[in-house]
Amino acid sequence: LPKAAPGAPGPVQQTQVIAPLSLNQVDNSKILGFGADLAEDHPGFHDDAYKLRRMDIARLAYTHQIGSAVPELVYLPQETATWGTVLRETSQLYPTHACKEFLASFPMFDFREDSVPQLEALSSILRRETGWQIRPVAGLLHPRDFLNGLAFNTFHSTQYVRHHSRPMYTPEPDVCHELLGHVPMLADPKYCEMVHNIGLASLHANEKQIWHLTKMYWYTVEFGLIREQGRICAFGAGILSSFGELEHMRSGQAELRAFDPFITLPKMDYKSGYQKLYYVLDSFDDAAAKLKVYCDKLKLNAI
Ligand code: TIH
Ligand code: FE2
Repeated sequence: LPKAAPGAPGPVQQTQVIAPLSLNQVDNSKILGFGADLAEDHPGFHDDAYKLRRMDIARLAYTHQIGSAVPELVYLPQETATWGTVLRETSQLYPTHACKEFLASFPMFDFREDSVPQLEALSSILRRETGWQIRPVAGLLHPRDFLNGLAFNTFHSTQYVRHHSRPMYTPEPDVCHELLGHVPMLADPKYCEMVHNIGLASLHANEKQIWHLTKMYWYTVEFGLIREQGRICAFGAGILSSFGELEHMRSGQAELRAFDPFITLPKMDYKSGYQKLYYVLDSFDDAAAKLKVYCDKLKLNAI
């Protein structure tokens, strides 16, 4: 074999990313962490009936076909009671702790303590308001697939209910988190634009870029705060769905920093309870514009 000339370009290091062309090419079956198997520190670890129920509900997501209605799930009385507790307690804090976009959309969904809403009914409201839709998923989805879904205006949502022993906080997504935290925000067009930008950037992103986008998503969509007339309000779904975290974010115990997509974001922490650091936006307009600059650079592979 002839020797390569010194300084000649070596083999291309980066494996080619094949972007999905439609939602059909976004896999909803790669489930990470808790969803696959409950860890020992999960509140449902010692509850076999809970684990079996979770497996039953997971099957609905695995067998769902895109384009058909999300299958209806008849919730058990204990699950409905847990949902009722989360709704009652979070609702008391929303008027003072949630951002104005959330407060404007929330009444649209008519949430009631005595019944867990069905994903399909909420998806229809979102389709009408912003063109977004909900696709069922069995647990915490692989980050690339999850972010790719956002590019197709699709939000992957779990359907099971958190363990009844800890309604105020759960370490993983559950239906209370999706419906109270994400769904009302996805009825706001400006917010959707910001989230869509993250999704579009993920389509061609390499592994390193996917991790940065995942952290960006985490510190905005999941745990973001927004400034409103001198006070900070929650728009992050992880805060809005946890009455413990709603109180925590205003307690002065956590650090607050201004959000900028170009900064190095700290590692995400799933394991140690409430966040110790939150990022604050000035407005969704401003954040969508900043994200667009970032994502355009990423598409040109300049980051
Ligand atoms: N901690 C949130 C809750 O209790 O509702 C759920 C999660 C948000 C983000 C990751 S897990
Ligand atoms: Fe979430």
